Parts: sequence; C-alpha cells; structure tokens
Amino acid sequence: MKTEKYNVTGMTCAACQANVTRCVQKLEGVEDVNVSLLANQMTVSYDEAQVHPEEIIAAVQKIGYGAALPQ
Ligand code: 9UX
Repeated sequence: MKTEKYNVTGMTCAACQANVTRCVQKLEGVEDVNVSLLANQMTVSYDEAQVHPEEIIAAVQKIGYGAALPQ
C-alpha cells in the first residue's frame, strides 16, 4: 500500500470534488481517496500491484480536471 498526495486543478465547486473522488475511488486497487477542494489536492492510498500514478492521473484528466504529483 502506498499513499501519495497529488495536486489537482480545475475544481471549482463541491460537485467537482465529488466527481474527482468518485472517479479515483472506482479504480481497481485504490483503497482510499480524500479530495480537498480548498487545498486543490487529493490524497490517494492504493495497492501498487494493481494501479499506478499514471492511471490515477489519467482518470482525473479524462473527466476534465488536472492532476499531478508535486514536483
Ligand atoms: Mo460544479 Mo465542477 O457546478 O465540473 S461540478 S463546477
């Protein structure tokens, strides 16, 4: 299990926050997601054997938001 904090861009309301949460939560291997609208961040705990950061980022981008690991 790994826990990482991502920067998320494009969220402007609570429904955006819920959209991002739902889209990451449904990925196979994701155990926990906590999205902060105010901080523009999300913390994701996942099984590295089942899912990778690239897939998590791609899922968020697919629904119209930005996600990236901090540089
Ligand atoms: Mo709120 Mo976000 O009305 O895509 S859901 S702006």
